[in-house]
Amino acid sequence: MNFSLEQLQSLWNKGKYIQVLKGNNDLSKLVLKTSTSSCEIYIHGAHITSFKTNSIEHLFMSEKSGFQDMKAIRGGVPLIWPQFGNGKIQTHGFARNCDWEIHKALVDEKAQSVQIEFLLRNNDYSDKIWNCNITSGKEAINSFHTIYRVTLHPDFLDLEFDVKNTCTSGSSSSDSANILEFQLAFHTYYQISNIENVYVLGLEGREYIDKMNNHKITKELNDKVQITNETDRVYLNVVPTQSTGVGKNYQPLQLIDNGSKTSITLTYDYQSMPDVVVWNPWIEKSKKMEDFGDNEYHNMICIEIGTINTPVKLSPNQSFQTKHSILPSNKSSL
Ligand code: TA6
Repeated sequence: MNFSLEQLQSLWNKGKYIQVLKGNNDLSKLVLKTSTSSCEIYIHGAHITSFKTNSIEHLFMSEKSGFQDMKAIRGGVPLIWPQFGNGKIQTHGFARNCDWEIHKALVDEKAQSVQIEFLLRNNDYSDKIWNCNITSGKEAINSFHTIYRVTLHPDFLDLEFDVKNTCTSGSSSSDSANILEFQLAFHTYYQISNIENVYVLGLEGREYIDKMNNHKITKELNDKVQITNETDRVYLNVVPTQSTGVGKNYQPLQLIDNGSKTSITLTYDYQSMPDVVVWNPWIEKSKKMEDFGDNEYHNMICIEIGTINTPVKLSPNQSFQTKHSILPSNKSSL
């Protein structure tokens, strides 16, 4: 049974499933709750800053994170869109720096799930920084309608991302001119007991771009990927294939923490998001990050699902959908 936004107002007031609170620096945040899980999401960047099951926090948040306009929150799940890394616009794009609108809220009491849809449309801020050069060479505005749907379940979290190129083909002589081109990544910071206690499964045999070795394409020879220095890798095409054992032998992407005796399984639509980033800043980079504690690298690892190596290209009125789920401990649907 779904509640409408109006009906939710009463539930919101009672705070039974959804609360709207003032968070850090007085920024608005939503708190979603089920009987055994909770999730906190700032309107700023539609940024998830907490995901708990059975009161265990699965996401890392830097104690030095800022909560200012036009600056990304450090930790949780930063939304990297429409650009990953450096490029034509600011590093990692603008989605994590903008306030998003609340588009819809639904509670399914039977399934015990709480869902919030956030909306980002092109706006003055994005129009200033993200134009497209159509074939005639004139600058046009990339117009888009992006929905970010967060669904909290009692023991896992679903993240869905839909993008529509809302450019009307009338604004150019040919549709091919107004292509909406973007990269996307869920830049998730996982809370861990200690970096020496963890490893990542599911990457063996994959090729990765090693950003710590001149972007050299390298093959992953380890079944367990451990972090022993600054690590910044984009694993390419991490999809089930014959060589990785499709079916019963397939090793899903998992973060194993032998310190806390927990594991997290990451599932995702690998046709639309085939790339996986593994990042830890280690000692020197941590010292250079003003919104990150010098020793916080011990307690976090980023495993980021996205479409990075091959940007998505949408023609006018074309849409893109994808989904990524975070399943703590034994809740793996694979
Ligand atoms: O995803 C890894 C990465 O691209 C690293 O190179 C590092 O820059 C990290 O993202 C954090 O980027 P940020 O802009 O959030 O400081």
